[in-house]
Amino acid sequence: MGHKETIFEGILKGNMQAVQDATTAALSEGTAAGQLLNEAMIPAMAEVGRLFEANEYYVPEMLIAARAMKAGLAILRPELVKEDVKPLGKVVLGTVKGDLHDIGKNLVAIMVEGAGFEVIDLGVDVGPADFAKAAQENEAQVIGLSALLTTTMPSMKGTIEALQEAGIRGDVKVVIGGAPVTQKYADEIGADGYARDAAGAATLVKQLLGV
Ligand code: B1M
Repeated sequence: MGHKETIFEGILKGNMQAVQDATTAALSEGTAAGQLLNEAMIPAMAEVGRLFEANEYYVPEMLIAARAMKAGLAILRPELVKEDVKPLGKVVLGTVKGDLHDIGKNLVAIMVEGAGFEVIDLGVDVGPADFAKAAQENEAQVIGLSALLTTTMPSMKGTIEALQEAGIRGDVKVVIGGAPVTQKYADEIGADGYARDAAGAATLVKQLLGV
C-alpha cells in the first residue's frame, strides 16, 4: 500500500500512528503536503461522512477518525504555512455557536496564515457576541465563520447582527464557509463572501482586503 492509501485507511480506522508515520514518510520522500491533504486526508473524511450517513459509522468512529486526521494535519501544518515577517492583516476565525466541528476551520486557519495574515482562532462553539468582541479587541479586518451543521448556520446571521449592534459591521468583512453553506446563503444573510474550501477562503480574504 502507498503512503496516500495508508493515510486514507488510517483515518477511516482511526489509526493515528499509521497516519502520522505515513505522512512523515511521504513528506520525506518529497510528496507535496497539499497532495496528501487533497488526495488522502480530505477524501478520507468525506468517506467517514458517507459511512455515518449509511449508519455504518457512529459518533465514536467519527471522533477517532477526526483525531487521526488532526494528527496528520499537525505534521502537514509547517509545510502548508509559509512564514511571513509582517502580517497583511488580522482575521478572527471560529466555528459558530452550537457547532463542534473544527477540522475545516483549522484548515482555513492554516491557509489564511499561509497567505500572510495573523489568525486569531477562537475555537469552536463561538457565540455572536464573542466574535464581535474579539474583532473589536483585536481590530480585525475580517471575521471568518465556519459551520458544518444546517442547525448552526443561523448563528452566522446572528453574528452579522451582533456586529451591527456593536456598531462595527462597516469595519470588518465577514467570510463564511463550511459544508452546508452556500453563496446563496451568504447573499441572504449579507455576508461579504463565501468560500468553498480553505484555499478559497485565503484567496477571498486577500481579495476583500485588496492585497
Ligand atoms: Co459531524 N456531522 N456531527 N462530527 N461530521 C457532519 C458535518 C455530517 C454532514 C455527517 C453526515 O451526516 N454525513 C452531519 C451534519 C448534517 C447536517 O447538518 N447537514 C453531522 C452530524 C449530524 C453530527 C452530529 C449532530 C452527530 C450526532 O451527535 N448525532 C454531531 C454534532 C456535534 C456538534 O457539532 N454540536 C457531530 C459530531 C461530530 C464529531 C465531534 C464526532 C466529529 C467532529 C470532530 C472535529 O471536528 N473535531 C464529526 C465529524 C468528523 C464529521 C464529518 C464526518 C467530517 C467533518 C470534517 O472534518 N470534514 C462530517 C461529514 C462530512 O463533512 N462529510 C460530519 C473534513 C473537513 C476538511 O471538511 O469541515 O467541510 P469541512 O471543511 C471544508 C469546507 O467546508 C471549507 O473548507 C474545508 C476544506 O478546505 N470550510 C470553510 C470549512 N469552514 C470554512 C470556513 C470558511 C471557508 C471555508 O470561511 C471562514
